[in-house]
Amino acid sequence: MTPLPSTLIHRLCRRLPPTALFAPALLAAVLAGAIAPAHAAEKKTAATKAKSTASHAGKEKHPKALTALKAAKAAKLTKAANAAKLAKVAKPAAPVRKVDYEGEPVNFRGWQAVADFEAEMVSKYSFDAAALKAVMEQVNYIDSAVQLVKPAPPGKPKNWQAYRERFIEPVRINAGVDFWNQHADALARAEAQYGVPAEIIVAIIGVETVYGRNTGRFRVLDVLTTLAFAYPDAPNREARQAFFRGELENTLLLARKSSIDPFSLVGSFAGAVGLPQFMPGSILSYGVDFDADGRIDLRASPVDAIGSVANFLVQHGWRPSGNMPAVYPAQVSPSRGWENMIGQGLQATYTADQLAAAGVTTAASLPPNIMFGLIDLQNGAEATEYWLATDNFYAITQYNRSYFYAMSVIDLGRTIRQARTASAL
Ligand SMILES: [Ca+2]
Repeated sequence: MTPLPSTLIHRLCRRLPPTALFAPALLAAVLAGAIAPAHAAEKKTAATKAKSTASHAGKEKHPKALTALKAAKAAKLTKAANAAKLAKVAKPAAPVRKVDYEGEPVNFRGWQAVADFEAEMVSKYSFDAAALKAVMEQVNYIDSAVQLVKPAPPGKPKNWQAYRERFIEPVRINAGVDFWNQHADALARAEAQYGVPAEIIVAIIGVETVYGRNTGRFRVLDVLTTLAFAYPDAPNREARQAFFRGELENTLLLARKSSIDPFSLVGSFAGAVGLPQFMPGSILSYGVDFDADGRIDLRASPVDAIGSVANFLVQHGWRPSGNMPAVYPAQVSPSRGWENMIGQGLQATYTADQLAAAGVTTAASLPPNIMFGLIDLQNGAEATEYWLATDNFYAITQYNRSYFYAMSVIDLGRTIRQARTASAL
């Protein structure tokens, strides 16, 4: 078992309510690359390649916009030299059908809690008892899922720049440009219909799965049953079990609604599915058949993934009008009168005047009549960055309850847009 890396620890240390930890989207993005689980060999390979490409490109620490631009330019320059390699790694993965981890047979049906669950599915949703029994008999226990949700020990201080470098790197940037070019029509359509910029949609799918490359190889029924009934000891064990039990229920409902074998649903160790790593409940609530082929398929249809991500963000507070930025750079006064404005939930609650009165200023010209939150991005021993965040920033945090996550989406999106514009010149 590889020790959990510091990025996960950073997340665990965030000032968020305990119930926010390991929320579905958080787990999804944890899988998507914030950590490299011991089982995800392909992920490690991608990370190693990304690292080596980045160092190839002479990436150094700079203010982030500059770094991003330089990384994009350097990536472009080295692209020809690394053509074969990049073509190999940038090739979108075929829909994942293979399952790497079969798990262990466990007689879940001998467990009272599982029997109760089955009875509930029968009484609440009229599932056929015998058919459901036949399904649950095939479910396996997945120990690696249990290991991966265990609380991490206290670790290194949070470091935004270190986190950022894992996502804003040449492989992901180039793959993002390719994805954008390949799906430009669908992205433009999503932008027009939902008001979510293409760069944000492209960045989320890039951060989550590198455009379908790392979608996970666990049978969703296995991991959700395991986490619903055998969640490890943790202060929030009861709440997490209830959450995964609900997602197990959603998985069975989704499979029935879509007329698919529930075991055909394959995803992350936490049960997140497809290019955008939606939990089954999110597929049911926010999935969109954006390519109009009659079904929602977030594993095989990038166009469905694009529409679904846009819909998810709008349903979680993204403001479709005005092209409002998600963040503005901020400066804070040494008086620290602003301190209690940080960590006040994942929503924008302060006016520009209130922030100014507390010693928070910005060189940017702020749009009138909107609210902001103050966020801090800690950089280990280096100075903390402060930003004013709008509702659009907080909409991204509903995908994954982490400031680092939301900011890396914003930065990756901007970087990909710049690289794409530069490559078109
Ligand atoms: Ca579809």
